[in-house]
Amino acid sequence: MPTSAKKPLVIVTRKLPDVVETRMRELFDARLNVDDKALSQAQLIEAMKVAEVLVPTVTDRIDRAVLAQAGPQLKLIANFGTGVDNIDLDTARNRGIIVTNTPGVLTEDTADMTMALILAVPRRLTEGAAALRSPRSTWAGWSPTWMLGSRIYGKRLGIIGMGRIGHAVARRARAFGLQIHYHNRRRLPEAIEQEVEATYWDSIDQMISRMDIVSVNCPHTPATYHLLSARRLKLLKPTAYIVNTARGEVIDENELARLIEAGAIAGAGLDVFEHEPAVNPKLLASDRVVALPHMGSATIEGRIDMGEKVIINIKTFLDGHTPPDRVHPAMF
Ligand code: 8YV
Repeated sequence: MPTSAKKPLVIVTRKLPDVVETRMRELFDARLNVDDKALSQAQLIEAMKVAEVLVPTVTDRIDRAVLAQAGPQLKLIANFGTGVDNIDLDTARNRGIIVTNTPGVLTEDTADMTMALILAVPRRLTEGAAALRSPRSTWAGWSPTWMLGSRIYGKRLGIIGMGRIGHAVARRARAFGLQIHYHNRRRLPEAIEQEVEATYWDSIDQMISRMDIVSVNCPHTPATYHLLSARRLKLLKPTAYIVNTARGEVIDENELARLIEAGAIAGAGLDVFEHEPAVNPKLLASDRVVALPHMGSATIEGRIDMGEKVIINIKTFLDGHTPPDRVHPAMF
């Protein structure tokens, strides 16, 4: 019998970097998505009926209805991504399906992108670049009062969610002279607070009403859905900026768009949106918004590292051990 017959069927829902796919082909009976066309819910269900391991991404909604149709052979969902809000973790657990993710390897890339947005919005980076590029550009040279933004150095940055990425953002922001404030479910050990000279706020309301820039770095869970609700967004100073590289669902996007349009919030740097790939048109129309297409972790190195993590999780599981990045519903 050829050895490949014994290999477990691993279905990968999106195209992954070549080296990752090559390794997967070597190790598993890997069914890959070379065209990178996102699966419909019906195709996802078909995959779950036959796969022993499913490797989904943020674009696959693995909800209760989909999980209900999974075949009994499906034992592992090895998510290609850190956020697992695309998966109904409780239902997966109740069906005896283990879920893993890829924490750690996209921390620095996502923190870099967060910092890029923290710099880009107050300093009007994309507006300036667009003004030069426009075919109608009338830039006649330097002017003392043109394209004035607001200073970053010395301002207060409030980080919501001081996990790995939030902490990595704090380290970068400190180097840019920002004062670090944070809210987290649990206060961090004093040594970590001291390292980035961070001030802890138990109350999100009190923190955000005093910040110049608010950065969202928490996962999307039932508890953080619309954490920045319409009520809370109104607490922000009219000179404040919001940056979000976590998940769009954490912010009430319609209200954010409305407040920016009304001049009640100074601007926003957004890498994620509530109803991706749709984006509130008011956000796209605003000069005071820098909008990116969910590319916080989009480096070749990061995506290969994520793939390697997925492979390690699958291999460890198939070898009969607990995969290193197993997630439990209680963690979120
Ligand atoms: C990933 C992310 O690219 O890992 C995450 O949680 O948000 C992204 O950076 C995406 O989720 C891949 O599934």
